[in-house]
Amino acid sequence: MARRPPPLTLGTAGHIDHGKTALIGALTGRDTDRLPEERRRGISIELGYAPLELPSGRRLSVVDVPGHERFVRTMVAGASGVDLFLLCVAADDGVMPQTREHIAVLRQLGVDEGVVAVTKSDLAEPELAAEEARELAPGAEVVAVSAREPSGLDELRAALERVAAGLPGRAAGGGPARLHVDRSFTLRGIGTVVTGTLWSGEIRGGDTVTLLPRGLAARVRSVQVHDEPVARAEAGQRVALALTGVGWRDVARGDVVCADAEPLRPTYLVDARLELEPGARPLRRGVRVHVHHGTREAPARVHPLEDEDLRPGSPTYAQLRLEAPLVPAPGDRFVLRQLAPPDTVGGGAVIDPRPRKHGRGEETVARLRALERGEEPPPAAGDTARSIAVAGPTAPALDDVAGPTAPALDDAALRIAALLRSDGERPRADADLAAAVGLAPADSAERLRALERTGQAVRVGRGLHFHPEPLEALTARLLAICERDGQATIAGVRDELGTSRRYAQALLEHLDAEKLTLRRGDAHVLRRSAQRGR
Ligand SMILES: Nc1nc2c(ncn2[C@@H]2O[C@H](COP(=O)(O)OP(=O)(O)OP(=O)(O)O)[C@@H](O)[C@H]2O)c(=O)[nH]1
Ligand SMILES: [Mg+2]
Repeated sequence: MARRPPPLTLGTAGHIDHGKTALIGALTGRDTDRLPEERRRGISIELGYAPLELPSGRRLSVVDVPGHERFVRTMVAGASGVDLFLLCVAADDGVMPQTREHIAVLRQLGVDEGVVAVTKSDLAEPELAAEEARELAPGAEVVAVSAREPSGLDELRAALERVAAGLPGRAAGGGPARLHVDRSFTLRGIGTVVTGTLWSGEIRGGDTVTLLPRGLAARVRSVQVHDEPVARAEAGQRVALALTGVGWRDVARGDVVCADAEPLRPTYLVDARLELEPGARPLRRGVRVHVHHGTREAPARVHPLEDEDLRPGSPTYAQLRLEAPLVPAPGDRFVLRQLAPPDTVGGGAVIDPRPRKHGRGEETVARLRALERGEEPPPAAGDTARSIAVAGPTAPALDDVAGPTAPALDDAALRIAALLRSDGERPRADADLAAAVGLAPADSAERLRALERTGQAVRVGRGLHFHPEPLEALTARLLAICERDGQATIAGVRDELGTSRRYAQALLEHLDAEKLTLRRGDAHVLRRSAQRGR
């Protein structure tokens, strides 16, 4: 009997408006732009999902990512866990900034295989764009398509089938179950549902799992793959889990569902091999960056272990000192983005997810080299003092971790961040946050300030904070309203977003403060500098 091919997830990539969503629609029959705002504006804001059937009958899971420059972090979350890419380059536009940035993200995540679709080839000759794409993704097959006509779709399916046939998939890797959550919501009659790509292992109904970094316990009530119930989900599949024992607001994008007996732990320190993208500016010791791992991100300081700084073209070992926990395993890939401007500058692979805090030294480098080769490393000096941060019943070991300038976040802060994230576009007031986590207002305010410094909360007016992700999406929607109508008013925004006057006012004032809009009487109008790139 022929062996069933391993499950694979395909991720789209490419500049805004280059026809990713239209192409996935033409291939699968599904419109992955579900939000009303996405449909109205004709751009993707959130990740979209669809199953794609190939000529052999094999099914791939598709993650459709947004191309907008403001949503690269969403793209990175979508791209992590992907096995092959479908890079879309529009025939009439060619390679553009996010074409390059998405390819850099994929390269850093180790997603080297895929197909290039030259889209909209009904509008322009595809040759020039194809030529540019070949330089960017050498080795990938290039297929000219049009979602409008449609044309080239069979050739594209065949090319994807060829790439898929050569990939081993994640199921071969074994290991305990690990799922990086990209969505959490509640369904009537079912309760809390989380979705994500299963990176390793398998999950069955009835399993008990731990949600990291907070260490919450839950039980898997049922498992679905592509909207169909299954007894067991395996690595490489996109999975939806119905969970009991946790509310949907307790879980959010960035959390990790792990098998109960799982040795994974949240950590504030990672020893890694880093590599900068060609053309990136060198990173000085101690510089702050954003580390994107799985669907999670954390600010960190980079401490190169071999040289004073990190330069393109010379990969080096480094210690990442994180300001919020990540949940990595050895060998995991991650992406580094600069804080401002928020560009993708490099990435790397985790070598030791739980090192002690250390500086440079030949001994350290020898140890990492051995670990990377899979050899037993020589014991590190002072190894008894490994600073391991554990969430859950035990408080994180926060001393000696991130240094005085980089506040490590305690469990209360993480709970606040999770609440903000799950509250989404209508976060509860600061006072209610304090009450929800059982802290005095002053203590809660201190946690909020730490979250602001680590990029996990944004103050949007008196007594109100947002998680940056929903805030980014809201900002894009508000700017679109300003663009369409020439201005936005509190009442208009309240009605259009279906929100309250208080949120509408806070958001508009935030746009003014961010220098994206200007107040003119009751109206807020776009500043000229914000009109670029929508
Ligand atoms: N003529 C023509 N237009 C197309 C084709 N594919 C997409 N479009 C149009 O191009 C616009 C953008 O298409 P989308 O599929 O939303 O682009 P996208 O890459 O998903 O955009 P983002 O997700 O926002 O990055 C829409 O107006 C589509 O109708 C095509 O093959 N031919
Ligand atoms: Mg799209």
